[in-house]
Amino acid sequence: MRETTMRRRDLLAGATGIAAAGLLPAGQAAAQPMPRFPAGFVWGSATSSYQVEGAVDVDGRAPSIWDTFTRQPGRIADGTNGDVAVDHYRRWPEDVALMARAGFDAYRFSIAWPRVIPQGTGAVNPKGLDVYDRLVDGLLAARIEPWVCLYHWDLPQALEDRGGWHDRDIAGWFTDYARVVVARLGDRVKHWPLINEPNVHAIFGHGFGNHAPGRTGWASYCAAQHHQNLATGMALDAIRADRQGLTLGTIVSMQPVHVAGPNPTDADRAARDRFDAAWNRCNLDPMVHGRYPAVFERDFAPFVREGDMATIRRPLDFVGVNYYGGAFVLDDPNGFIGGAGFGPLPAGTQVTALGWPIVPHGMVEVLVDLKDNYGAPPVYIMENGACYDDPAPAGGLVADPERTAYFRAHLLAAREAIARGCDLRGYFAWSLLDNFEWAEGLRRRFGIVHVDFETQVRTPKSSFHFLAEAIRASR
Ligand code: GCO
Repeated sequence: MRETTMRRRDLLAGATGIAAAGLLPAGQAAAQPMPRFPAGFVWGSATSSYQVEGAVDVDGRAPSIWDTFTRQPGRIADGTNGDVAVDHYRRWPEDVALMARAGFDAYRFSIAWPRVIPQGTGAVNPKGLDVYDRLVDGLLAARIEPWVCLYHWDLPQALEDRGGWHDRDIAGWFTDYARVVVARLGDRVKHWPLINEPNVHAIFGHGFGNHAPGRTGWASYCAAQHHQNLATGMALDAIRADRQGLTLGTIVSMQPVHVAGPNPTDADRAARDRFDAAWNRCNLDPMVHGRYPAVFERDFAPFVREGDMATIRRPLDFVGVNYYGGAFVLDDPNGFIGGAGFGPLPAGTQVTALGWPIVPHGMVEVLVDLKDNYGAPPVYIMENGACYDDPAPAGGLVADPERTAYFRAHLLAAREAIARGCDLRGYFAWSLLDNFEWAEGLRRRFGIVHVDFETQVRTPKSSFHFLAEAIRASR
């Protein structure tokens, strides 16, 4: 990782901003005005409960799988955890003020299941919902629309102990929990993405094992994937039966998948298709078309019971897409994701500090894919952002020209997707705040607002000011 970072710095020496990131030819960067977006386009920022809240043992919250996982030696790169994170549980009023200052009109956050139903099923802890109740009121008072995600990976540990996402009963457990939250907040919260990135939770948490709960294996991945799909379908029906007028959807991580290198073989092309199916299609194909991708149908079969596919195939009011970059793959029998492994990046491709390739046009590709292959649903980019090793605050500002360039290039891509007929209705930046970046810990920063993890002081970065300006210019 250090090597990647150094190479990147060398490449950038002497240049600044978007031109430095190789996203626009030098000279054009400053001149390129931000485009207007259609009226009503939603501008938001996003966080998730375990990554920002802290306060893991207050007001009746029980442990989640991430509390357990972060305590296992060697799991988190820098040995940190979310015990304190950025103390959003207490400091949310200051954070809402920052959102208002940037001009965001929406905030996507998630609810911690172990606060609301600490044992996962059974007794509800009303105190666990109080903070969200106040946050929702605080947002509305600031004219910021709350978008509430019901599950962003922090499963109650008590449920993991009962089998977690391997037990098909979890579809019912999740539905009961969802109904409790909607009953409390549904009078004020209209937009509900149900589960964040079931694909990533299944791949990393239940297949590859580098995320909580650390389960491994392909069958484990398939089980977790199928039961999240089932939970989504069941909860959609239950919420709709309980309350009219809500906008319900899901969030998938999508990346365009291409064969790496100049001389692809048939095996490489087949590997690309498997990677694409595993990453991009094992949620959307069942939800929209009522079937798993043909290449994996046999792998899912042991978990699919009569009637499941009809339960899963429910109308989605929107699809949320988390977009970071593209995948360039080659055939690799040892590769976890469909027997594909990462190959060389196309010449000239820049990477972020995590080594993730920067592929703005890939955002257009995945949005066109949704238009052409999934019935053109209303779509929101619900996460987009980049990790960089930011300098310390100086004079009340953190300069992050590379992240700013990343945002600019992706907003231009979003506009292009709209011009190409995609029903893209909003854009949420990841993330409002530096936070706990899962297996990477606190050392990896994605925020548009810098957080000093010792003092909890918040300092807007230049990307925050860029987005504020882009929002103003877009209207
Ligand atoms: C995800 C999660 C976020 C991450 C972000 C950066 O997409 O993995 O939704 O919680 O922090 O994507 O990795």
